Parts: sequence; structure tokens; C-alpha cells
Amino acid sequence: RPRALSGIQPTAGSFHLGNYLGAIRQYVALQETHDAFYMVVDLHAITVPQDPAELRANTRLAAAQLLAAGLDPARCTLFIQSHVPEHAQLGWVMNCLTGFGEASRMTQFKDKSARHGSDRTTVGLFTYPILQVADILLYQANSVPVGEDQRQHVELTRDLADRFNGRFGQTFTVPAPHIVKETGKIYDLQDPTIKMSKSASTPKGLISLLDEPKVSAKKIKSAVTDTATVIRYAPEEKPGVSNLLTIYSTLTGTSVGELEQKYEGKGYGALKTDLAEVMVEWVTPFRSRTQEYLDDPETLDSILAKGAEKARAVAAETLAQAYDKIGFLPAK
Ligand code: AQP
Repeated sequence: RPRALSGIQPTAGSFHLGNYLGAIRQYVALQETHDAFYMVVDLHAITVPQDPAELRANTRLAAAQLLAAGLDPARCTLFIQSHVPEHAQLGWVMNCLTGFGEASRMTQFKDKSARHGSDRTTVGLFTYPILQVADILLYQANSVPVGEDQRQHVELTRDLADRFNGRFGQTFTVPAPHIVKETGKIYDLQDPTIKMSKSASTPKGLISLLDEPKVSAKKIKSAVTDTATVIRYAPEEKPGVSNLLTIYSTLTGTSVGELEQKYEGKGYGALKTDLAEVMVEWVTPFRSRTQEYLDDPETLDSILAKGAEKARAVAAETLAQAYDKIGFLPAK
């Protein structure tokens, strides 16, 4: 089986609809076809300040949500990044292969550091894409399910894998991004020209999956559309309606074409009311499943312990090969 690897930050508490449709749904799908490794990336979380107690709670909460969304520990390996020290170790190696200018071109860093203010931006935030390179290469991943915003980081991973292999001999699998065209970028409900994002979106623009369902329903109903009334998928011309159609179509498995037909001659209000209901039906069981995992921390921790053990076996082997190729003297 080909390998898949991806990670998600525990920082916001609740995942948002963009995380789910852009990434987590693909994690669930790929566990059927791939030897899949998924992790909660707590090392990435500390690139911005974190309260220790909150970080610990949010890490468990993130794992609980991934299980609630459909990850099955019998079908995939779910673990916490800091439980596998090889990530930081290979991360250092990758830092030493990356050009400063090359790292400076990462647009996510530019966006995020602009948001935090340059005096509060850490070196960790600058180098986090390089840690991500190590995350992926440690598992010899073929496929990396992510949203569109992560494409550049997977490209960097490919470049560094090629560079290492070229310099030291074949060691790493060169991975490809797995980005679903339709849902690779879910947009903010209030400003459908920007992506839905935990740090850039306003509360009204962001659907947090663990919010009260009626809060999410209200946000759908007050989503920004345009002044016309025709329900048609046209991302350039009608970004708001098109975003709602994408969300509706993905959550229900109805094609966008069928939805356009269903709402022909009806106003935006009808579409939003129905989508609000679809959303409530989706988040209600998701919230209760998440709570069930949180109520049983022993089961959750044991899933994560087994996951870390499996992940570590793979990561340690890859790291040992890389260390050997580099010329590090083996510890006796
Ligand atoms: N709006 C989105 N549409 C599609 N996919 C998205 N992802 C994030 N936003 C969207 C994907 O979710 C995965 C996990 O993201 P992350 O934990 O790395 O967090 P992030 O990218 O930092 O998420 P945010 O909300 O976008 O955070 P900020 O505001 O800090 O930048 C990734 O695969 C991502 O592509």
C-alpha cells in the first residue's frame, strides 16, 4: 500500500469547516487505500505562544475530533507529533539543507508573520515548513492530503527530498500533494474572497465544528452572497453562493449541478435555510462523538500510545538511514 501522511494543529480548540472539508475528509478517505499516518502537530503549535494547560487539553481535543470525524485506529496510525522525537531530529537536518532565501519565499510565513507583527514572530514560525518537510519524509509518504494553502510546503518537501537523495543517495520517497479541487479552499462566510481560517476569519465568517449547532446554522443563514438571486456555481463571479454550494454538495454527496436544479427559481434564503439544516445534522453527532472520546481519556490515550509506537518504528528507521548517509558516527 502507498503511504499517506498529514498533520493538523491543535491550536484553535475546535476544528473549523475548512479544516474538515479541505483536509480531514481526505484523511478519512485515504485510510481505506493507504497505509496512513495522521498526527496532531503540537510542535507546530508552539510556533506561536501557547498556554501549557490549554495546549495539553487542545491536543487531546484535536485527537478526539479526528476520531469523531471518522479516523479509525484499526485502519490508520494516529499519534501526537511530540511523542515521536525523530520529527525534531530530522527537522534539524532539513534546516541545514534549506537555503535562507528558499525558506523566505514561503507565503504562509509571510501571511502569518504579518498577522503576528514582526517583533513577535519567532524563528520557529519561519522554519515550520522545514519541520513539515521532516514530518512527511520520515514516513516515506507518497501522498499528503492537505488544503490548497499547503501546496507550497509540499513542493518544498519534494525539492528537499530530491536534494538529499541527489547529495547522499536514494533515501526519501518524493511525495505528492493530495488536494481535492472542489474543497481545497473553503472560503470565509463573510468575506468569500479569503479562505476560512482560525486566525484571519471573523467569528461570523468561521464555522467552528464544536460550536452549538444553532450558532453554526445562524452563521450559514447570514453568509454573504451577492445582490442577484440566481443560484449558480460561478466562483469568480459569485464566490459566496459558490462556496455555499461546495459545502452543501460535499456534506450531502449531491452534485453541484443537481443543487443548481433543485434551487432553480428559488432565492438564496431557501438554499441557506436548507444548508443550515444540513450543517446542524452533521455537527450534532460530530459533537457528541467528540465528547464520548473526551469522557474516556484512558481509551483515547491508549489509542495515541499505540499510534506513537507504530509511528516511531517507521520514523526511527528512516532517521537512522538518513543519519548514516550524512556521515554521523553511529552511537555504540
Ligand atoms: N479554508 C480552508 N479550506 C480548505 N482547507 C483548509 N485548511 C485550513 N483551512 C482551510 C487545511 O486544514 C489542514 C489543517 O490546517 P492546520 O492545522 O495546519 O491549520 P492552518 O492551515 O494553520 O489552518 P488555518 O485555520 O488556516 O489557520 P491559520 O489561520 O493559522 O492559517 C491543512 O491541511 C490546511 O490546508
